[in-house]
Amino acid sequence: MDLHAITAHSALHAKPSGLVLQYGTAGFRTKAEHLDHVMYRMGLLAVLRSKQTKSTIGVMVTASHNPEEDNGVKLVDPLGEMLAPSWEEHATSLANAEEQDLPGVLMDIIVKAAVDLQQDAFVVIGRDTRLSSEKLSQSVIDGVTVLEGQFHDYGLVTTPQLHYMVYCRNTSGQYGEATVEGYYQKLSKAFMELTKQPFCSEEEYRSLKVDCANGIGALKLKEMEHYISQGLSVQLFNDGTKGKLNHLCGADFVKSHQKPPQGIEMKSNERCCSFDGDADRIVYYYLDVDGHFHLIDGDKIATLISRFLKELLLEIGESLNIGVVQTAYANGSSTRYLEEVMKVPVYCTKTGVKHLHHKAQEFDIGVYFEANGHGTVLFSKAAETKIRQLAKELEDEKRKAAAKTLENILDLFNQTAGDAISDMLVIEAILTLKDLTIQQWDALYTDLPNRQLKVKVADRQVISTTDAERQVVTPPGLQEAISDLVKKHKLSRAFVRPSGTEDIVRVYAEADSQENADSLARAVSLAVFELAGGVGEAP
Ligand code: 16G
Ligand code: MG
Repeated sequence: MDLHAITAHSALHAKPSGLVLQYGTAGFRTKAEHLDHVMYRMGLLAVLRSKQTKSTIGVMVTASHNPEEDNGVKLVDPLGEMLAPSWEEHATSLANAEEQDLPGVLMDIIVKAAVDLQQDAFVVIGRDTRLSSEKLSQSVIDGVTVLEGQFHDYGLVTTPQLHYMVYCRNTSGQYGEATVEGYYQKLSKAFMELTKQPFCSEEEYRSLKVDCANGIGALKLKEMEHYISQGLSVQLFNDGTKGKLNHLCGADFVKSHQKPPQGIEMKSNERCCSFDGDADRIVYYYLDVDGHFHLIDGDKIATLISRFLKELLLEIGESLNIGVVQTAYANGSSTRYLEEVMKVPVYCTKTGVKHLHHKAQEFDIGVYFEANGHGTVLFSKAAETKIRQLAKELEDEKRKAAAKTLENILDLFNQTAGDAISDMLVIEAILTLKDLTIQQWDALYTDLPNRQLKVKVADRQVISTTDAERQVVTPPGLQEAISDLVKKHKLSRAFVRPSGTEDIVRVYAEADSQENADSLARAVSLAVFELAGGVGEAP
């Protein structure tokens, strides 16, 4: 390791002194102009992680649904998963080391993590469409090469595509071929198998409007279009040719404002969906005949998928267990429907994909979705083997067909992380196979009215939580106050948590009517403001 070269190159990516950043829920994220040093250093760190795991590691340059001016970076672990928590700490200390301390911090990580410097390293890099992303990914490459790591730059890819590449490379191509072409082929093959039955061909089912948030999803969906065009025709909006990334459009905008994105033409009863800026989230929606907007969020997506999987399992008649993982943001109606009507076990974890992903790995088939549209389905290795075997060997025709459908669903889900393209194709296939309209899907259950608010406080870390963020531990008195307020309404629930991505406290409330949900959210916000050091104007 050439410490002199590392320091010399670092000077070209100098850290603004005093700047402190945290490897948060989804990596580092802030204004793009503050990130050059972080990128260089994440290049260094990816090489160390690669040496330590003797595997390919991914580095994705994106700030997802954040505004165009922001950027970010996250590392992808060997099986396409989020970076291990102990390495998040290494990432944070490396990013925050002042110039002169960089070699020391680097050595410290090498010792603590027992990195064998003689080992080869390979890093794959991807980026979203932000103007700043190209230069920032060059800084990552600079970090990789100065530590003599090998790399492949995939250029413009969605976040889930980069996760896919990492997984493919670390399983010697068993999961798929590590190219965008390979990704399209794998997904489209499974999708076309699922939807090839002649009764699936009715025109009205085959068209879908997609709001691409003016992001990378548009480019990739355009590339993929001809692979799937016989089963689905997609019409792209906010494809990046005119509008600004994530501005008044995209999954995050639609979910949080509960209204259509700008730039899409919606007619009543047409099926529409929105991706976020790096295409790892998806939500659906439609206008009814009276012009009312209906949102179908991650909870209802999870419900549609679990229902379908459960039916297939019943048909196949094999005991594979299925579990659904949600967060505290899941609408109470969805949890009730899953548990009471569908009789599937539901678990709640802390916010952030890595927590849900981890829990979902405990099941043969683990369905996880955040209400905001981020999720996928994981199949255990044992379940995968069994499903493939059943699809091949079952003699009963109905059971065999169900096993084959399940096998295709397994291949269609990106098993590494939530993926808007993969989720979209699964949903489209299920709607087609079950002959369901978007209204019928929406009618599975009715969402409880809910409200989310933000409160500014001096230090959001004074709020700590337990029970998957559903109960406040500190500051004293706050949980009691929330519990008292919740008791005043029917079907009500409320919780607060410090955001992992913004300097604010988030408040969530639901109740039997919109008015009550609003008033509960306001009252809880006021309690946070008073008991947790609110700043500025009281809510
Ligand atoms: C990040 C997370 C997302 C979570 C959100 C919560 C990943 C890849 N993304 O975007 O899952 O819902 O943060 O943000 O983990 P918050 O902490 O500001 O509420
Ligand atoms: Mg995203």
